[in-house]
Amino acid sequence: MSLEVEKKFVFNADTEENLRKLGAAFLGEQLFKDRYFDTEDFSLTLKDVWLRRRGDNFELKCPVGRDKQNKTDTCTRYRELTALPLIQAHIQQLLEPNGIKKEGTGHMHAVDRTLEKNNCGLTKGQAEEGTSGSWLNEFGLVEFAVFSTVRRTFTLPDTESIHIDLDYADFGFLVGELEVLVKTEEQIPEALTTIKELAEKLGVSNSERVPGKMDAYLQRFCPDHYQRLLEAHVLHR
Ligand code: V4E
Repeated sequence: MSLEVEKKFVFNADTEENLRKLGAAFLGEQLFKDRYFDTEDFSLTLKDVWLRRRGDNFELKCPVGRDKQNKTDTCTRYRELTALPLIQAHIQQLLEPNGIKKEGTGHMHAVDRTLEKNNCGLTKGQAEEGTSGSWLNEFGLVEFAVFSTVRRTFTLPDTESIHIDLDYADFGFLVGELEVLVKTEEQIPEALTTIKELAEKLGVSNSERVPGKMDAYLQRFCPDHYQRLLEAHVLHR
């Protein structure tokens, strides 16, 4: 499990050249497809919890407490779960905190069944194509977004924990990310300082709130969902 501290930024045709001038090394390019899931009434995303399948792997991003006093802070921090049994247990807790399932869903035993399947030889922590649909159905989870991204990743000398990603999403949206991974909440302030210094070096505004791919996707394709998340202060204009 890792904590992800991240700042998004707008990039342009000069950004790669500026990165090279700073001595950044190009680590490579990836193409991935993300599918996001939630209940029909947005039970996860209204809690700022994001379940996605990237390739064959499920990932759950959950918010980590932030300093509510600091209104100028534009960095996000999320805890990322990648082991499927942990993801399912967490979702079960969020969707039925008292162990009472909602009418019309059969997800009380979804976690137990996946644990059983893992014991019967499936790759632990990951779902296979044929089995993932069933646990999603049992939790009442449906796909609400799908898009592909080409990501070009850079790093700076002596800063292995920092990644700079330039993302090109297939619905015509570009966004950059400065990302630092840490292991404990105590390391977050240092990560924020690292990001602030790097943003300054790159000439990226640290005070501007830049929408991510999901903000842009929902705004364009799912306006009702987007509106609910604005009203719940999960997303911001
Ligand atoms: C946390 C979150 C979402 C999940 C996707 O997170 P994000 O980091 O934007 O995606 P991506 O593809 O860069 O993931 P990575 O490869 O780094 O793991 S979708 C919406 N959110 C919430 C959110 C928010 N409240 N504010 C901002 C600026 N971004 C995201």
